[in-house]
Amino acid sequence: TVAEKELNITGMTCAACSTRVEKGLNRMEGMEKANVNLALERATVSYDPEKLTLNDIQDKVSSLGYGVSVKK
Ligand code: 9UX
Repeated sequence: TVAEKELNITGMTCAACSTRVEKGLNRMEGMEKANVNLALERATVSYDPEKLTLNDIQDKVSSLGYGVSVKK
């Protein structure tokens, strides 16, 4: 099974920022695909919920220095 979620990301001010977040997320074990949209300040993630939790994903974004919340 694959879970799909949208996250709000704050603090990205240039294209290198969004690339950094996107690459960081795509390197995670269990991440199927992460796309980050700089202009929308949003990430779309598809991942295996048996390998990765939403909390893990948010911690990753935080560790890269950006703000993150789950889009309601
Ligand atoms: Mo350039 Mo984005 O330093 O932080 S990567 S603004």
